[in-house]
Amino acid sequence: MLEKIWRKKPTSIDEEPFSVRVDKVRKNSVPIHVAIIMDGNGRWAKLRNLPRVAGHHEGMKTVRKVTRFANQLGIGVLTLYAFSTENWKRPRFEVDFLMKLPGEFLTTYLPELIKENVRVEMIGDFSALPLHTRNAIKNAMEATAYNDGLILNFAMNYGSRLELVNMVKEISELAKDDKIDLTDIDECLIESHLMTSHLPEPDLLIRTSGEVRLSNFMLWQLAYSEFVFTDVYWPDFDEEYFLEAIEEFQMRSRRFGSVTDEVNIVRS
Ligand code: V0D
Repeated sequence: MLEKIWRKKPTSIDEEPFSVRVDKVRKNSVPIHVAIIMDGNGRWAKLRNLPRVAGHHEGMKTVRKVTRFANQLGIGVLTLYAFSTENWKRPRFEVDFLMKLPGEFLTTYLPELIKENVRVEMIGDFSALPLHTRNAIKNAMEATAYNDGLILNFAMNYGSRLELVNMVKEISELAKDDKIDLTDIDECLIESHLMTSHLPEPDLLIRTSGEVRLSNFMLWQLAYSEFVFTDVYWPDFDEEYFLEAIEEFQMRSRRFGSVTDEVNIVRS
């Protein structure tokens, strides 16, 4: 079932204030792992007659907001789809611009991330990134390696099919060398050869800007996740929309957890 957040609920005098909603959400079961497809930066810019890259740049502010808020809510892992294996097909100057964003983001926000006990991690093919991008990320990963708060996991040059292809190659190699038996191949072994082997599966996937597809993102890992789609462009996404998505998640998992109606169909 795909439910969408269409727009901000109209504010009315009887709507609960943001802080009360945050308290309630924190008391319920907060998702451990939230994954986000940060879409709509280009369209946000176009709407304002700005170049696409202005939208990408603005999107960094949302990354900062959402990271701080996820940390406050007690979320364990926030995975952000920052650059896909398909994104190399974009115009050269746009790719070059994007590759400068991790460095700029970290120059601005790394001190804050360290202070707030956030741990920076990455999934994806690191080796194909420009050296300056790799260095910026590597530095942040090392500087936050002992933090045990939120894991801020960037999917960079990540593609799920490539991840699955590599998993098959690694397992085949083990079988060929008689290190494993075919009967040893199970879900657990497969998971241990994915880039997310050290992480729990996402409980919640959010995609912004109205597109309703996965775009080669965590195909295996999202098998049981709740999906929330919103029409809001990533630069306009904020704490309130994030809270709305989590409220939706909590509503669904409560429904799913209770032994009533559709779950408990009486058979004759
Ligand atoms: C552009 C919206 C932060 C999505 C957000 C190269 C598209 C802003 C990072 C980042 C991007 C990555 C790794 C890291 C620290 C920060 C980032 C890219 C794009 C892809 F360690 N924002 N951001 N990386 N955008």
